Amino acid sequence: MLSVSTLLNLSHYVLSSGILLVSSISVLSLAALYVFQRKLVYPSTLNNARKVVDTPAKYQLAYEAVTIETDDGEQLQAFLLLHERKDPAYTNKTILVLSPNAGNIGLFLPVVHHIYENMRYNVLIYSYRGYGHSTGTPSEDGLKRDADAVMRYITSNNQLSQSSVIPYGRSLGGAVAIYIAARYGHQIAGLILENTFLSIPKVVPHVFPVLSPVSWLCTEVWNSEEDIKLVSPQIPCLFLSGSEDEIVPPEHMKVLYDTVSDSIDSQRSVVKIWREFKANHNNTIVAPGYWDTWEQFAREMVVPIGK
Ligand SMILES: *[C@@H]1O[C@H](CO)[C@@H](O)[C@H](O)[C@H]1NC(C)=O
Ligand SMILES: CC(=O)N[C@H]1CO[C@H](CO)[C@@H](O)[C@@H]1O
Repeated sequence: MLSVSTLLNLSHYVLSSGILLVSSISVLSLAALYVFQRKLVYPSTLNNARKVVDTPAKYQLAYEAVTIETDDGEQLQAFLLLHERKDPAYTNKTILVLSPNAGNIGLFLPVVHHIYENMRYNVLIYSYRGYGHSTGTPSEDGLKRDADAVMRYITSNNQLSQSSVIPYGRSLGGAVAIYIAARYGHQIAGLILENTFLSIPKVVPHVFPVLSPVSWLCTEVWNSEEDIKLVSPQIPCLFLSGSEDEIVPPEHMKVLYDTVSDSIDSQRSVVKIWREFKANHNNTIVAPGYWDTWEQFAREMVVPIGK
């Protein structure tokens, strides 16, 4: 998947420029860091990502362009890809794709194509506020309101609300996925996490060692370490970890995995699953076996609701 590596190169570029930026900022002033941290955590404007957003049409996919309104008036750009319910091969499952912090949803479409076309799942993907063509500016509080609005949208959509919804989040998207799983457990049927972190303050010392003493200055926290405890044991969870992740220490994933309750279902034991790949933060998604593992989980471990 060539386009996936383009996407990965982008996130690498973003992180390296972040490191340079921070080294210069730290000698200047902490106040600047305080102000700039949102730009570092949510680099949504780099590489023209606010202007040009590819649509699924580029990949010959039929889709619906949806605008989801948040309770504070932001308009979120989303793409909805549904399969025909009467199709005998209909899976009755929907993947809710939660993007990482760099780029925009257009860059994730090769993955959407794979999930929708090859695996036959419905897909809902949206831009966080301040990303792509969504209005607003990103913040933790804002992205959580966005997630609330998206879950309301799913409830209001006849086909989506009757399907088994599986949030799938990479990196920052993993934090959003955990937020959703913790609060909307009754609306989801599985959870897929990749290279996500315990919290932003706990990643800072690793990515920017020079800033360790001031990581308490982070206003963007994303406390997944606490939120993961609220995830219902009924929800099967898949943890996809790059053992050579240079951004988020793989121990973060391990602690999340150890903390989440073991899922038990009345018919069979649907456990949390750990899979490790010899890969780094940005190329885990193209590691050998990644998509086989992913698909097997979605197919076999996520029990369709009502069945
Ligand atoms: C999908 O699952 C829901 C809940 O179990 C069920 O009500 C609905 O009929 C299913 N739809 C199809 C097309 O299988
Ligand atoms: C740090 C690192 O390994 N970055 C890699 C991210 O992925 C791209 C494409 O696979 C590589 O070119 C980078 O080296």
